[in-house]
Amino acid sequence: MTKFDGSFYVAHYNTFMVGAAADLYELTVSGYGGNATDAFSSNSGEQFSTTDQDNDGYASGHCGNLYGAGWWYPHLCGTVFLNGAYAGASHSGGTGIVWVPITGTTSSFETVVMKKSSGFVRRRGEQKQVKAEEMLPQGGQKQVEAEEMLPQ
Ligand SMILES: [Ca+2]
Repeated sequence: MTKFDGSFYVAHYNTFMVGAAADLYELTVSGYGGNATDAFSSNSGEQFSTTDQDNDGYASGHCGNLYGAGWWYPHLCGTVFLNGAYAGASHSGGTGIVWVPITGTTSSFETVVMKKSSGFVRRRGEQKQVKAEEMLPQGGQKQVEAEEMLPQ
């Protein structure tokens, strides 16, 4: 994510999953690292809302309608909104690319990219136990267990 002044922010999440249609594309996001402040994990567990489908965590509001875009909105619509209509460096709410700890509520990022890491990815259920043999100094061996990270 890049601000209009060129400053660059990264939010990396170890877990980012979107559920099935039957679960209304429920978001699971956790395991933050980066320099953007963790704001997005508050959206974890929310279902996807659109302008005409209110599946958000805001009982008395319809965030998809208020903001004119699909997203996983928590109660009061949350502090991360990367799907807003582009409105330049400043906006008056309901638009913009917003990560409130960085942008505040009335300024926007210039660019944002959401992408899967190019490194190793472990999906739920893909962890497996592997056996390895550790060589001991006297030439003996003992069994040790380790978890192997599977490539995507
Ligand atoms: Ca609602």
